[in-house]
Amino acid sequence: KVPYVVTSKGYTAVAINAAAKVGEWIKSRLGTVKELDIKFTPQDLVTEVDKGAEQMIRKLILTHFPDHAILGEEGVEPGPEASAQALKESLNEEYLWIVDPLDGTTNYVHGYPFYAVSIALAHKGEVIVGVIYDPTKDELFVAEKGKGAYVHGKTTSVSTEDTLATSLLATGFPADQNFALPINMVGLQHIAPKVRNIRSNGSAALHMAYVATGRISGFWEIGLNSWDLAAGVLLVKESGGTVTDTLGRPYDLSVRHVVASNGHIHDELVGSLKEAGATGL
Ligand code: 2AM
Ligand code: CA
Ligand code: CA
Ligand code: CA
Repeated sequence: KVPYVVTSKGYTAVAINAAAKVGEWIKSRLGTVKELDIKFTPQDLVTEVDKGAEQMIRKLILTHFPDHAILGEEGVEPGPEASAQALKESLNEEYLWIVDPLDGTTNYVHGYPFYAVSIALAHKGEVIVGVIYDPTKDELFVAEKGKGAYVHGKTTSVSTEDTLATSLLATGFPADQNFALPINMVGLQHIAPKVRNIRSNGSAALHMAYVATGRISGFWEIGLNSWDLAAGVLLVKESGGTVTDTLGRPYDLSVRHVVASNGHIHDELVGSLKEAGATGL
């Protein structure tokens, strides 16, 4: 084997290529879904497009980096316990790609144009590359650790609102109706009256990208997984924002209850979730 050195640019190029190619393929299959299955709960959907997209991404990554590990949503048994366990088993990998082949499956199935491919690369547990591609709008969000974040080559930065009262927030309605959804509803009820308004478009990855680009001031959700968040976390951080768990502790790959914001409203948002008893922690 010939030794070679790959810069983070090489990793980023592979992530971009995979996200863009597979994103276009996903878009080309819109409206053709034949196999609609449920996973852990009746609201937790998967299609042949999710599975096909993950296979394509795995192949594209392994062609370039055959000794890297890949943690992909569709390669893991459904449910929060199995997901947490799969992450735990992957965390000692030196290079770990964390892949959500199709974030927003429910939207995709219904033809609601808000879904994305999310690909992150972690080195020793720290995300160093994050790419999110929205095929509907042909928007490619790219972040490299320490080098900033970009959409279509333009530097992204978070918004400037510094109170909840002037903020546009987003949240999600988790598919886990036993645990995550009821907690998020409590948070929603408490926070909605305090903010300018709230959006919920059904893709955690795109909501994170929208925090990074300043289109929304912040985002929170209970019960997510590493593949929903890893790429978006780097995008938000490299755009000047803050990402923590719902108690305000620093993000790591095992965080499932997340708060991402422009930083200015972070303490107020975390404080409101605590006040509401809606942290899930
Ligand atoms: P998905 O489309 O990749 O499954 C919407 O609230 C967000 O929650 C989406 O990012 C969605 O990702 C994710 N999601 C869907 N089902 C979930 C589940 N059972 N547990 C946790 N997150 C889920
Ligand atoms: Ca899913
Ligand atoms: Ca997802
Ligand atoms: Ca998915």
